[in-house]
Amino acid sequence: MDSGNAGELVALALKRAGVSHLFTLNGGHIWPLLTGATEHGIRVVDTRHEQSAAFAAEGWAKVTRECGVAAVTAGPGVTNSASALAQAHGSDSPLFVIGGRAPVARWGMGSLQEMDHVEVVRTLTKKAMTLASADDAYAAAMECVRFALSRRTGPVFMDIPIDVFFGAADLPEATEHLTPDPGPPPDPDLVKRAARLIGEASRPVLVAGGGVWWARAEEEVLALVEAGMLPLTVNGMARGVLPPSHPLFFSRARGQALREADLIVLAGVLLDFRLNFGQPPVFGEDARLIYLDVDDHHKHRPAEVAIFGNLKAAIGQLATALREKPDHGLWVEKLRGTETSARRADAAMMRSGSSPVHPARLIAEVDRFADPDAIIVGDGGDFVSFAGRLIERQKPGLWIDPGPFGCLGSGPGYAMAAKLARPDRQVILLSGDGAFGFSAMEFDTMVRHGIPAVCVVGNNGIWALEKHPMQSMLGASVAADLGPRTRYDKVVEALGGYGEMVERPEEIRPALARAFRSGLPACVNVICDPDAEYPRSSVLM
Ligand SMILES: Cc1ncc(C[n+]2csc(CCOP(=O)(O)OP(=O)(O)O)c2C)c(N)n1
Ligand SMILES: [Mg+2]
Repeated sequence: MDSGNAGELVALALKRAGVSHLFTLNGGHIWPLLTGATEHGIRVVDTRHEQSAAFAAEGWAKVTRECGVAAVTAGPGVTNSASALAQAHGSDSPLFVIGGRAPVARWGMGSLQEMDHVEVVRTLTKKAMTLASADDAYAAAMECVRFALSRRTGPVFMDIPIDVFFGAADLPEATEHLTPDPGPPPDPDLVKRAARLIGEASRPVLVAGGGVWWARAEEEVLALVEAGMLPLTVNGMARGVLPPSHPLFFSRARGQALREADLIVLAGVLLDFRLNFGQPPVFGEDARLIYLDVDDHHKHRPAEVAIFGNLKAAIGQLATALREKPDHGLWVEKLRGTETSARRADAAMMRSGSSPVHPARLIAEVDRFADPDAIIVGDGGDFVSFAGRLIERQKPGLWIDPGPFGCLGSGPGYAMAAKLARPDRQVILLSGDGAFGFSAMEFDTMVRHGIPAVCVVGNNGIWALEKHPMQSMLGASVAADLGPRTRYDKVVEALGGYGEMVERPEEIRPALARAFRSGLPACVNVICDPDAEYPRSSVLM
């Protein structure tokens, strides 16, 4: 039997677990893994900042539902990846970050970049560990990937001391296929009770959250919606589980649906700030709740029925249990009225002909230009809020944003991963001008690796999502301005990409066409109106 060092063994395990890309930035502590990955045919994509390597791995997970993998060097490599671990934790993204580590043999003696990463990342991950020996390398790496993909999916961290990295062990034969654990099957009695409640309700609503994306339960959601005649609203990664044209899909009537519902069915949803923690005035005081999820994470309001475990099975079995389709026609009709008039009210700003450009007009132009299967990545404040409100997707997995952790600067990592995972599709990164600054050097990564994502900058010269609320709440604006008309397009051009600046709304579409035709990573830098405030009804905290 052949033998290899721990780096090679980890790479072999990753390869056999289906990992095709490793996002990284070089450092001597991880060399055996980089060479091992190359030997086993894993594509190594080296970024300009570990934050982006880890975000790219998380973005890979968000697009593909596979486990994304990043390798970062000891010390600063790991601390730089902390934001992405936290963001993955907030979004349940299956992510595996492998760190280098100072040698065990000299632990505590002050080696280069020595620190105990495990203690630092413990609260940001599902599991964090140090590899003890090369003999465990293969099984430990395989188990980390399986763990990231099991139950409530999420980030896992393992560091490997440099002397363990260079230890050798036998290369194992291929074992059985990696099978994640989706959690226990639903209790049939609970499913029956939930079905009865839906049948009895007069104004039920179903909310689908990111959990349904991770559980691959979009078909079951459709079946449940139709079997229960349940109006559906979505949040997070569930965007697109129903096409926007479906008669039971609602986005703009969500406020009314939740406020007036007598029964709220929550599938793969966290009761966090996005839903006002499940409290009034967003949820009615007397509304009854049904939870369907992998576990009770962020379920801080008592429910009539809670079914925790295998989410895909629970949603599917609930749909089947609804044998007589209830009639919620009047309720659905009422919500449709609200939905239609809310959409009509947005139409004027989407048609705005102003220069500087209204961000809603810019979003409308991008939406009209994008292919139905384009992947749209959001990174920014108000600009992304406009996009989130105005852009619908036909399928899930086509809208990628930071999720509840909300870290600016994740966009370029996400966009490069999306384009690598789906090379035949358009990938459009919608970036605020503030957001652009965090990871702008990643356009160099995309140029070097031939990853032609197109970035559209909503350049309003301010941190709008902070400046406008700060002004209205405090009557002050401190540290809320950026340079006006900064040439982000020239930055991308200087790095070897394509760039242009756009000032008038009718120039947007031709500029997008040229950016895509260039075949290069591109930046369409659109000068936007800083006074076009996002019509926000609440400050989310
Ligand atoms: C890493 C990080 N730092 C700070 C914030 C706080 N923050 C949220 S939105 C925002 C403004 C974003 O500005 P920009 O990207 O220009 O978009 P705009 O709101 O102007 O459309 C800031 C600073 C954050 N979410 N993440
Ligand atoms: Mg801005």
